[in-house]
Amino acid sequence: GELGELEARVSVCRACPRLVEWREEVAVGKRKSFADQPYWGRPIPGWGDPEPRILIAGLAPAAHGGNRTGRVFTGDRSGDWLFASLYRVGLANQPTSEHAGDGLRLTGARMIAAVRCAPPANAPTPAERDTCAPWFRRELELVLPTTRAIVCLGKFGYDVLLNALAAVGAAVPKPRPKFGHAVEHRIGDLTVLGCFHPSQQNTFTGRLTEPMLDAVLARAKALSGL
Ligand code: DU
Ligand code: SF4
Repeated sequence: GELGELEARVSVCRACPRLVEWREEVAVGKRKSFADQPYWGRPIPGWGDPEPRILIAGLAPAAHGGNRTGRVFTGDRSGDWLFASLYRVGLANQPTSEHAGDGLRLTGARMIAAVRCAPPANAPTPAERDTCAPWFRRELELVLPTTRAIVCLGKFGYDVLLNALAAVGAAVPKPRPKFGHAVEHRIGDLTVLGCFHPSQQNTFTGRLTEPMLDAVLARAKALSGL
């Protein structure tokens, strides 16, 4: 289908020189503990249900996480936190992820990153964010007909999402509604939810706890009728 075509096209994108260099350098150098594994080392398309009721929008793939496994939010600490929670609330079929062939599936949900290539220090530049925005917007357009709730993990993904929603004609209020943990904004038939990003910066410090993450995901599930 159209999602598959989009996936094939994005998998060879080289529009951001700095990110292309980094994603490939990391894939060749590898991390010692993953030395025996292949690295994807390319842009990461969205994955999960092609007709999702819930969309989960993150920042960008992790160098040794998504950039290795080819699936965003798997194979790194943030992903471990997120999938443990998705499993607890019934949106994933297993609580952990090891590698691309581990059978992990999302139920009624799809994940997508605001920027599709792993950036150094997990920090894309504003120019890289804007260069990747058309890929995000196109995938959003394809899944919007079934989507009822969108969970944004962190302000970066939230800002990209609101831009993309406005670009595809959704009635995004002006001024833009603010990002925060557990905020909910109704936009047409959709509810956009904010959630602190499950990065170690937030989980180690207790800024984001397991119950806080579970509550937002469970709320998205209830809102979307799952
Ligand atoms: O055979 P398949 O490509 O793994 O997908 C079968 C079916 O399940 C299709 O409607 C996509 C959906 N799905 C899903 O709900 N969650 C996933 O993580 C992967 C596929
Ligand atoms: Fe292409 Fe996006 Fe990767 Fe830039 S970040 S190279 S636009 S896929």
